[in-house]
Amino acid sequence: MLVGRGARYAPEEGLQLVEAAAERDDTAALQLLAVLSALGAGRPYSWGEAVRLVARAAELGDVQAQGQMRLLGDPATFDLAEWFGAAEAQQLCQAPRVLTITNFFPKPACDWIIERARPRLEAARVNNPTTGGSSIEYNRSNTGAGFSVLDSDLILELANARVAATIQIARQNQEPANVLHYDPGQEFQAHFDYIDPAEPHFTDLVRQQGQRVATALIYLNDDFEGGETAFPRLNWSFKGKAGDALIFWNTAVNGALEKGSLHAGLPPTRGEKWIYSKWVRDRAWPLV
Ligand SMILES: O=C(O)CCC(=O)C(=O)O
Repeated sequence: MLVGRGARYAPEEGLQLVEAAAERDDTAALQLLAVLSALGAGRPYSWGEAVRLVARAAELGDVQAQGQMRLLGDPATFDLAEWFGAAEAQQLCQAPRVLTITNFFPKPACDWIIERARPRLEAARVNNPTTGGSSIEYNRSNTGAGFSVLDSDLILELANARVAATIQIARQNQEPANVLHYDPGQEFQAHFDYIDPAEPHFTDLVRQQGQRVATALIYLNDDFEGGETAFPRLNWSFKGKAGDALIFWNTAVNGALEKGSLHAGLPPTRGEKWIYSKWVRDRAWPLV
């Protein structure tokens, strides 16, 4: 492995090897460099360059890159602002801060994310205060797929960039994305997304990794019944149309934990639910 956890190389060395592979028209290397360009990680921040690199991989016949290019359009006219076009935000609540946003992300791009996640689904895990690690627990029966930078692509990065621009917190503070999937009857029971520093195993984690201050959810489909995101303490629930977003803060501006952010992914009663979930920290999260 050239980069990432367990890599045998220092990051700069790994990056040089990826760049050399891209020079030799390795399509996976081209697409990894595209993601790094979109992030400005180890390379200058440039969406134009990112799209050009994926276009090159597409020309070389890479199916994944060709799929991305169908959504991204002509690299010569690619315009980030078009992706971040008109969206209507509504502030539902001040404490905790809760926003809903219609047309946050285009439907074809939502379908792309679903198809990327489908073959990677695994039992979803929760942070376990007893061990400090994560585990499969009775209160979460849905499945999910995680996407680190190494698994990412430009469509996922557009979603991440849009979240960052909306909440005005740097993309670097985002944990890897999770695409959540619920079959009928599956659920994520009421929980908080903040990490409670009062839990002995979490005290050090919060000190080292920072607090999870905000959560952004993008509804990827809407052809299901039930399955709302419910906030029992606010007496309120939300079910978006495909492409709509729900964003809420788990901490107040002064850092206090927002007890009103208690929320649940209710079970769909018919059809499958797919949702894109982003947890955002108060400091940079390691890239991979
Ligand atoms: O699926 C949902 O509606 C809620 C997801 C959720 O609770 C989370 O990602 O923290």
